Amino acid sequence: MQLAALSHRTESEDSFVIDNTHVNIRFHSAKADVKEVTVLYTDNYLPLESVKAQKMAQIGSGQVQDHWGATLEAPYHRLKYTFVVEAQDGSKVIYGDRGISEYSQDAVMADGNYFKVPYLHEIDLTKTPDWVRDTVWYQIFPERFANGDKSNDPVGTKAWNPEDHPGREDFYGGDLQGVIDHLDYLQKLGVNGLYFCPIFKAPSNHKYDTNDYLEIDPAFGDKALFAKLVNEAHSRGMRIMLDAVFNHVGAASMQWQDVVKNGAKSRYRDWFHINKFPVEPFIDASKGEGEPNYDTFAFVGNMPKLNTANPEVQEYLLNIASYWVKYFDIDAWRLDVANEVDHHFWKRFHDELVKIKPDFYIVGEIWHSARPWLNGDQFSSVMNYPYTLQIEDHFFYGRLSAQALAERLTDQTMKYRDMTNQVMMNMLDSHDTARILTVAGGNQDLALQALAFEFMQQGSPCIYYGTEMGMAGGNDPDCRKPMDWSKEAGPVWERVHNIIAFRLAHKETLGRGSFRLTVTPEGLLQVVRQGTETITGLFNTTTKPITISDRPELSQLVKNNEILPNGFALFITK
Ligand code: ARE
Ligand code: CA
Repeated sequence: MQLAALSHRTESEDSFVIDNTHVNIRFHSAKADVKEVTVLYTDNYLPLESVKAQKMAQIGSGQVQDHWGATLEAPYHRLKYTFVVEAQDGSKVIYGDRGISEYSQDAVMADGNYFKVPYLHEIDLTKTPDWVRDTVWYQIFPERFANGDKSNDPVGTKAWNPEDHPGREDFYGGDLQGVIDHLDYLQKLGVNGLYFCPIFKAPSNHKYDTNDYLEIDPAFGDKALFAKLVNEAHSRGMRIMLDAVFNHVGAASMQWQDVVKNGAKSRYRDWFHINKFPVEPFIDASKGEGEPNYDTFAFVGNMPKLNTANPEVQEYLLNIASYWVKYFDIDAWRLDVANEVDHHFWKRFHDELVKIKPDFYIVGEIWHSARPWLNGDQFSSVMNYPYTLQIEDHFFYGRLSAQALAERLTDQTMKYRDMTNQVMMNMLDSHDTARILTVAGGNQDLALQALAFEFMQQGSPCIYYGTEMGMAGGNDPDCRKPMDWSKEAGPVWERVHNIIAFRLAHKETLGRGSFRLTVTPEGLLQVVRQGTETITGLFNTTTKPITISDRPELSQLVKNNEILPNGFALFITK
């Protein structure tokens, strides 16, 4: 047995309370090495003669590990447990809190071998808002979605041309009125969560260079209009998520301008990370345009980084965060560059918001593993790029085989607790990436198959505006073309609408189950619901049509008995 590969961590994604009498446990072993894992468990104050044995299910197989899971009952709200691990080679060990022992009755009866869940506190539970499991998000880049009011168009606004290749400094006049005018359209499409890129006062077309967090940008509208938008959306059962850009401010902000003017004497000097006075303006150091003597987002001079360890900055940002919840009733914040702001601030941020709305949804923008932020005291979830970009590696780039994709996605879900996986924000593209149709090389079927696959995963799916219109677009800024309203209710619209409808029709299963990804002998990507062991989706990403008449257990699930290349069969059996 490969002993070095055996692993389990208490009070983590390997051992987490799901209610005050149940704990979910996970165990990991080298791939194909272990035959069976049994958990021995009992109450912390009962003699070990009372231990119960429960066989663990294999919940997935990753790149180099097999993953095992079990739910243990703790009637007295306390638990101790240890693992009996049996390998294919017949060897058998106890994997316990103090190490690995040869299996023996003595080892079973040694209290030191038992991992402890001292008490199952509901207040310590990693809670995630239930409504997110029923949500399909739609990401709006406000400047490019719809121009509902020409009177607020910035000087130099260009004609609304969806074929344009927008420049970094271009304006097309999109605004909040344009969103309000299309809420019925969005309702018909089926989405019930709207994620807005920043809408507060800022000079750029993307508004990530905030000038005033407490004002709506005048090119988008005003507070009264935003309040109307929220009410109109809520009345249609749609939730609202705004974009909090707290890692940095824009250079035009009052605080930074005071530092530029007064240097070391500025009352805001400690709001930032300044290495030397006077601060030297620079545009983009990564392009050799000057050398920063203060910290910024990336090397971008007009985005000075805030010092969120400064209590004044904390109060300032917490006031903004709660203001839009208290007075405009938003339901969620997406946190820009979340991984570069300190944990201390995010813990205060989390506590402040759940005091106002216990089911508030907090999504960090983190493009890498995010375990430290997802223990229930900071974020509900993250933008799940490490998961979804690997879907693209298989479906679009051919960098991963179906088997490798199934293994890697399995390992991704093992990083987080079940309740976190169920509310991850899944997107294949966004305002920061090329559009899926472009990444799929213009192959609409392939793009939609990958989208369907994403919609079958655990987590709350998000589509980027214009996907339903079959819009293409390269990396930022090309992925931010003006919306192509001429393609409404076209063939792509219909298929995206059906994928959304399918997800929402099965939200109980897809939003609350946990799934195993495997590959069938024919090479089909198969999604299976844990527990019921029912097949919930089959995806043929091979290049040949597969007639599955020789798989009778599948044929009744798939109408035409044939899954075409780039085809997919979506179905849910209870
Ligand atoms: C744009 C270009 C830059 C250019 C800059 C010049 O993209 O290449 O240097 O202009 O001004 C906003 C605008 C962008 C703008 C940027 C800077 O939307 O158009 O950039 O401001 O002015 C990393 C961060 C992640 C960040 C991305 C952009 O981790 O947080 O970079 N995303 C957020 C927002 C952006 C926003 C900002 C941050 C700034 O979503 O829209 O940009 O507030 C890999 C890495 C990731 C990296 C990712 C994307 O996966 O692992 O760390 O994300 O690529 O680049
Ligand atoms: Ca406008």
